[in-house]
Amino acid sequence: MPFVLPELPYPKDAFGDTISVETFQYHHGKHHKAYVDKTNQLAPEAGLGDARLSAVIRQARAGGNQPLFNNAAQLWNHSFYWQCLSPEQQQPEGRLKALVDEGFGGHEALLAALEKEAVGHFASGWAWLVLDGGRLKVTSLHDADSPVAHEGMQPLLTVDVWEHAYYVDYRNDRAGHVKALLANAINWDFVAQNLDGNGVSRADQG
Ligand code: MN3
Repeated sequence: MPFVLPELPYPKDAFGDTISVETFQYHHGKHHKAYVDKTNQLAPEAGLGDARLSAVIRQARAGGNQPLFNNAAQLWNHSFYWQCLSPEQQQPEGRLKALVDEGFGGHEALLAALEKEAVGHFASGWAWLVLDGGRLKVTSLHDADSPVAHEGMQPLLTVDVWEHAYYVDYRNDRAGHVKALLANAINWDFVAQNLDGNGVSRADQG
């Protein structure tokens, strides 16, 4: 069964100036859609027409099929990313708050670490908050690379730092975009859900 473009879990105008309608129209409607279409073209050619998305990503990596890996991983990364955003202001609570306090010394310090990683990542990629050996860790992965292809890296939260994520609203100001996103638009309830280790499944399909 072909992969589909997941619906956004909020209206395109939900984020005001933080993320514009036009950004969603391009980022979701054009960029993400293109990764879906290309994966649907390349996966059957690789004999993976019936595999789940997570399996396509892992087998493309194992088999050195870079075009399929790039498109399938970007399909998954964006499907996860939309769920990391919420127009409702939230803060980490409960077990997540305890892990944030233990690992970073507080919410503001976690945001600073995420901002530094996202802004400092050279060229295209994704900043990640992951669970690694029971502890929170901030890291980044380059281009289309994804926690799905990394054993033991359980995804909790991601920030897209490809230029297409911010160029419409922020031009070249990646830092401005990242700051606004982290301050106003993170779905900490979703991040907390992913502490169960099943984050990969929440953006999987097929
Ligand atoms: Mn993107």
